[in-house]
Amino acid sequence: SASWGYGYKNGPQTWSGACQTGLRQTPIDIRTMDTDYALMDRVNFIGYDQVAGVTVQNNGHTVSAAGFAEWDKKPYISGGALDGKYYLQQFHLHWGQQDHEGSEHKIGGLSYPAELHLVHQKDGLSLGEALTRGDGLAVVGVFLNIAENGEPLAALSQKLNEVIYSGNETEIEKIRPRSLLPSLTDAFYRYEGSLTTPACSEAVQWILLAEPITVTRNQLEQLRKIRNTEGEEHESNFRPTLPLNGRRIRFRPA
Ligand code: BO1
Ligand code: ZN
Repeated sequence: SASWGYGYKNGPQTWSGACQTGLRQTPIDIRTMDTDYALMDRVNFIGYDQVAGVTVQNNGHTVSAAGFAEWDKKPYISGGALDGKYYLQQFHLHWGQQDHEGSEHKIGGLSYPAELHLVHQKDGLSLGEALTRGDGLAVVGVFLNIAENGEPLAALSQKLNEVIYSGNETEIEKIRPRSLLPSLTDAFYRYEGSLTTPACSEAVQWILLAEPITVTRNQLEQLRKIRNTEGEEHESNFRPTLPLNGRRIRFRPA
């Protein structure tokens, strides 16, 4: 197929390389029997209370917001059993066509309607270097639940109508990364995985927050209007879950 996507002809079953052969692929279903309680330090979200601008882009696969590397104080995470600092590069979303699907990870076999990914790159590495080591990236995953409170995605959703088509770009003048996080970030799952899109590089330390944030039904319906590379509406852009292959998931309770 010309370019990868989520359809029958170019979807996850056709993605090549590590996407097919890798043994530490993402996403996964988080099951109790595969999970160990672990003594891990909290994740520190440093510089997440700043307010500044980002560029929002429809890249044909998702809507992503980038530009944090140009901020006065670059937002980063540390702790959470990570080695060193990981700088925020971008965030993006995965969603589905129906409420019972859309998240990439599942918890006990159950999906959320959407999932937010905050992508961080290890201090001192180029992107190329980061993608070729097992701990080059740290992605914080946050589940989205439908509710009345639209604050977490408010800044982004006000711009979604400007990036309906693949290739569209716009600016968010003011966004506070902290607003994308739940009030409680103490409880999380932690495991070693991959990018969820081609080339599915096995370079990601995953941190999956246990507490979801909220999205209104209107905001979710806006997301569902985002068009993909093929110009199709109502795209789903979540990858199905993959086998653990012996991996264990660490859980830090609040
Ligand atoms: S995800 O969080 O596993 N869904 C994911 C998937 C793909 C990327 C990041 C996260 N891609 C890479 C791009 C790079 C970019 C980097 C960091 O993200 O290939 O071009 O610089 O933003
Ligand atoms: Zn993602």
